[in-house]
Amino acid sequence: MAALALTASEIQELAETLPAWSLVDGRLQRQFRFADFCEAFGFMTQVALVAERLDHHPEWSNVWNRVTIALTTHDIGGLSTLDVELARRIDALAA
Ligand code: H2B
Repeated sequence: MAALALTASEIQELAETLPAWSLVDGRLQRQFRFADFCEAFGFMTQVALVAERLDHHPEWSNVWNRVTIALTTHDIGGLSTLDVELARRIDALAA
């Protein structure tokens, strides 16, 4: 899947298209909280498999039961359609 840069209006619409995500320093960010470390790490494993399939990888951190994910497209230096697709798939995993 090719990474197409989001237009300014597509970026404005993100609040509606991906309501659980926030724009932080130009990246799409969401924090997840789980019952414990095992659940958090299991979620990260599922995200890793999706990221490999898309060849699009998150910037993320984990502290015990919390996982913070930031999405951006390094190849274009900003947000792309791949960030939106990965965010959608992550939302589906967390649902
Ligand atoms: N992930 C993200 N988030 N941005 C990229 O530009 C990117 C990536 N590029 N994963 C991919 C890998 C690229 O480096 C490889 C060579 O396909």
